[in-house]
Amino acid sequence: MGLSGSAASDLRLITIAVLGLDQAGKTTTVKALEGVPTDCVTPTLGYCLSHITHKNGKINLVDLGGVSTFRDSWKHYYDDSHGFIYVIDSSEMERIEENQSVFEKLLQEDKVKGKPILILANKQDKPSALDENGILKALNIEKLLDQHKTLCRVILCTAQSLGRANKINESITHGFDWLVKTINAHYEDLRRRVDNDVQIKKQIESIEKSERAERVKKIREERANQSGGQRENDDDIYDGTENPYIPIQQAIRNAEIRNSD
Ligand SMILES: Nc1nc2c(ncn2[C@@H]2O[C@H](COP(=O)(O)OP(=O)(O)OP(=O)(O)O)[C@@H](O)[C@H]2O)c(=O)[nH]1
Ligand SMILES: [Mg+2]
Repeated sequence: MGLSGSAASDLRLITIAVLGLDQAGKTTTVKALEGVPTDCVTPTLGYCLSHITHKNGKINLVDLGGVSTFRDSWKHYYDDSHGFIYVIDSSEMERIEENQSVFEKLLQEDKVKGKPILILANKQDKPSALDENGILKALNIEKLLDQHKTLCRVILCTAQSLGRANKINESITHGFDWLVKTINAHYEDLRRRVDNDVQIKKQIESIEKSERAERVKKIREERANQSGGQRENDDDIYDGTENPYIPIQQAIRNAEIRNSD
């Protein structure tokens, strides 16, 4: 039996990745959306997954670390995402150029193009914060959006509750409502894209896993042959996995092995 009307929309699962430079206020925004205190945040190492319920819909929020060394890993989260939140510290003039180039690069990604993006111009409580026009100009947003045909909205906000315990800034709610509504309006297209991209990602991962296993097996066999069949310690075998959070000694050994290839 097919699902129709509200029953179908009740079952919709939406994934939204939260992006932006380090210190922009992504985690603070996610906490505000979760309805938990925003006054105690620490930098995000890697990513952090939250689940919230929004008007009967289930939403996964993927809060990604914004530090430059992790930004190359953002791409692993684009496939699953139906939409994005891009958070900017509107008061930080020295990082506007960096923001512009990161945002431009983001819009050029195939898995991002055409998906709705909510830009949160955060930290409006700071006197030096740019207003909407300032943000549009500084990030060259209109030109980029026109070029990449992306649905986007800029919302000025203050994610930190600043003494009004747990009270979410109304503009964040307003912006988030727009994002979810826009995703829902294009849900079938977005779902097809996400399902297709996730499927391809899984196939690629599975091929890479078999190739890695094959490489490791081959090295083990060669070592066993060289040592006359005696078992050796294989901990140093580099299997090709790009994991930024391995112990430093292991990372050094992996780099040495790669350089000696
Ligand atoms: N004044 C002010 N400070 C804020 C606001 N939102 C966040 N902050 C502060 O900005 C700092 C960084 O906030 P986070 O939410 O950790 O930033 P992030 O984007 O998640 O940073 P990474 O996890 O490092 O990528 C923290 O000290 C927050 O308290 C805001 O609206 N106003
Ligand atoms: Mg964070």
